[in-house]
Amino acid sequence: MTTLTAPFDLQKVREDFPLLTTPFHGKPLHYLDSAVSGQMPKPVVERMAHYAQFEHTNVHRGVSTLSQEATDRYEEAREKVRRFLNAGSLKEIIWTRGTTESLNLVAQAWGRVNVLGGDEILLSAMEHHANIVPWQLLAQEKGATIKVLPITDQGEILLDAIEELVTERTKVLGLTHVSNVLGTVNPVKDIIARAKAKNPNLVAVIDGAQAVPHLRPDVQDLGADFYAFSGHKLSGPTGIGALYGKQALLEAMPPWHGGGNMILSVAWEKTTFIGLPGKFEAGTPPIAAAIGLGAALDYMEALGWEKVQAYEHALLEYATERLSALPGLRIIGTAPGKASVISFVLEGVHPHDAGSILDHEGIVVRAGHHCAQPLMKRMNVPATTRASFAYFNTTDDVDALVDAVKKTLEIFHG
Ligand code: 7TS
Repeated sequence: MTTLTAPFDLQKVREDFPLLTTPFHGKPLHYLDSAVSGQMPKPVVERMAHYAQFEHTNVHRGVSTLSQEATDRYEEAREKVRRFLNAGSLKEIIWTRGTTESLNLVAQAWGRVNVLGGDEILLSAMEHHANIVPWQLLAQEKGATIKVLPITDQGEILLDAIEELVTERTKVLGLTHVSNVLGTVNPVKDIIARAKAKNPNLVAVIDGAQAVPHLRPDVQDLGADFYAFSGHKLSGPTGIGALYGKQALLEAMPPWHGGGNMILSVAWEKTTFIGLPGKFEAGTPPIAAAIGLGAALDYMEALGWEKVQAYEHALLEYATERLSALPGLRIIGTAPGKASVISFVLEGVHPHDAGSILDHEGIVVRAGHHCAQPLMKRMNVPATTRASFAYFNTTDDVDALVDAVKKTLEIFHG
């Protein structure tokens, strides 16, 4: 049994997550499912509760002091997102319900105007359905074609295929920053640069859902045109996320949802819209959730992104070493420099059965296709069992996972 020393006060961090010391099926709980949804630390929950009890009203409405203060808190959270992504302007940060909504916004508001019949949309073979289906809907409507950027058996994008697949008809490059199944951290900056060298007019739409729990994306350095993420993957609440978009692109896009809050004036003859970012934010937003996401960013910043990354990397290495030593276990996704996600298959055991046995042992993992069915097909597996590690996990969690996997193999193979 090994213990790793975290570069922060791990015990204190764990106290922020009461779930981690709550028995589950009568056993200690091991939460290894942060790729599904991160747990929220107490300061995030408390910040939202404080808002709900003492600060709540609607935002961007009227002159009441309470409303102005709620608006200030809500807009401060937007500024925290801007800083996190290193966007150049607050106008470039649109609140959404999450990654899925952000990507649909781009496909609909940008895509419907800019993608025409015969155009091409290039997506990597490791995309989540959230960065596939919105493009398929658009392609069907417009008569555009989807092309697929291939990956190796280890789970890395075949960079040499970029020049071959990008043509003068390519309008969109859709790419996940980190794969939710393989853990691969894609060289997004390089890929965008290579794709744009071939066709400078394409837009790069980056799915950051699985990157934001582990690293701080710099949208300007990456050269992303759009960058989408969800609050709940990075220790924030569900129901909130953001879309970064380059200002010039967002300015040129028509609104997507219509309603209150996004208009300058409404008449039967003609309606005019406010500028960015409000143009894309119709209706009452999830105010408490936005403030909670801001608190989550504060929490991560206080821990230190580099420290989080270093500790998660050490946990990943330890888990990879221990799991790889088990006969009958095969890891799916072995790219160097992975994020702390391990998908695996067990010989002769369906991942759903493995997931159920692990669940009874108090190990929370996800088993299934992880909303990446084309990737499952590419890797030649029906599904995988996936363990994902966060900064609050310990080697004890890894050891418990390994013991439970051993038990599963024994049940099936004696
Ligand atoms: N993109 C990636 C890469 C994801 O992993 C997910 C969620 C999404 C998009 C969608 O995010 P949402 O917040 O809009 O739902 N992924 C997972 C997962 O891997 N297991 O559960 C949800």
